[in-house]
Amino acid sequence: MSTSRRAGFVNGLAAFGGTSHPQHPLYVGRPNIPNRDAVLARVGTALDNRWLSNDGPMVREFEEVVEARLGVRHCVAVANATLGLGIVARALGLHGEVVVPAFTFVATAHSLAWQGITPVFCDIDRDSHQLDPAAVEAVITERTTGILAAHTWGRPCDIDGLSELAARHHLELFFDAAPAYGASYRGTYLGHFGRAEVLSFHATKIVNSGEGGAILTNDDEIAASARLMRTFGFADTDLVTSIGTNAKMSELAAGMGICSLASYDEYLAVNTRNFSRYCAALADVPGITVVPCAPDTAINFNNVVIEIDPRRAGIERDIMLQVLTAEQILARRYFWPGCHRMEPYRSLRTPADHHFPITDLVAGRVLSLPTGTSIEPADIDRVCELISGIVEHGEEISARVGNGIVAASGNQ
Ligand code: T4K
Repeated sequence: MSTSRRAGFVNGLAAFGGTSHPQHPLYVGRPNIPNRDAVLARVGTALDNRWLSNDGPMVREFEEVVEARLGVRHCVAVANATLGLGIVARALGLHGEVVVPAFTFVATAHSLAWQGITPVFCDIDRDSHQLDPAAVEAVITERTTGILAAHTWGRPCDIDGLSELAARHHLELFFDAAPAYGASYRGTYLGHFGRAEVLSFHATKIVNSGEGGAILTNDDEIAASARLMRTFGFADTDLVTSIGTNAKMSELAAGMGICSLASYDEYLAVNTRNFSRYCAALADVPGITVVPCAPDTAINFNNVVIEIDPRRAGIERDIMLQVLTAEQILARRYFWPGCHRMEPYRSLRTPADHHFPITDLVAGRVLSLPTGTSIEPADIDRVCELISGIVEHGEEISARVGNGIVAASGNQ
């Protein structure tokens, strides 16, 4: 659209008192809802069974579906991915320090700290936004016992590079695969790499069970240990053989998860269509890059992430976010400000700690956009029209907003 056709664009923005609101807010992370009758039938089955938790038949069925779909030997369903990660850390006997990306959802770090393990943050690769093996090597010490890498944005990280590094330093390697159900690396589904990988089935993920997670592993001992730990360490009635917690998935969650898994292909098709539409519509917008899918990988496209180069786009990410939010386009700036700038880690840092310039740069530039089955093609067209218009009028918008909004939204 030409500048002349956009006359009045800035005044029309809700951020400046205009009335261009859509009828409904557009969310990042709106759950995909499977066939309602199927979900209600599953709830009915659980009620009829009078079996609601503790290794019920639907949890086992859920695990079997995941095992069959991904070809992995063991799926241990858990209440959420955060608990799953902590259980794997314990099953591997990790202690001391474990290396994690600074740029990830804070649960990656918390899952370790909750076990008394020190998460040692590490910078990411500039292009992929994934843990950089060279940076990992630089922070390995005699206290390091493992590497917990994340498949950020549901995109496989540098599994080969990290596996080689872990083997060379005799470190355990496992993966936070929270957003990555169905993704694959060089033709193999995630779930087969490292000692274990942990999925999330939270409401915001492509396949959801409301709350839920799963430990995937081809290792019989890790699976057996995880099964014990998720249920207080009970090996049998009245027989506790190890420390444990309560990380059980309920039957109701498993029922929802089974129905969601049955709809995966439909969700993937919608996400793929949405991603392509965003890519096409934003291709010629200066300074806006849609984070792509790397070669040799397949992903579920549940995260549509753009990177905004403020020099080329003429606008800062946080101003873009404020303007979109006013339009009820509720984009999110995951994973601002980086785990190293969140408590308790922020206060624990010393001047001698490493700095994470790439994490800081990327965390200040990325924006997650709405996708999933709640988002229509016309919604994407509207989001992209707005982004394009905001960039076109970047200088004017920035001048009108001033620095106040950016300062108010940061918490470094
Ligand atoms: N590792 C990684 C790399 C992760 O990304 C996550 C979770 C984990 C580990 C831990 O997995 P779990 O332990 O949760 O299984 C959300 C999710 O709560 C979190 O699961 C997810 N990552 C993270 C990236 O996003 P918040 O704090 O941003 O959630 P909230 O409440 O702001 O909701 C996100 C958006 O979803 C909003 O736009 C509203 C929308 N929403 C959310 C829910 C729950 C809905 O529309 N309906 C809903 O029911 O963390």
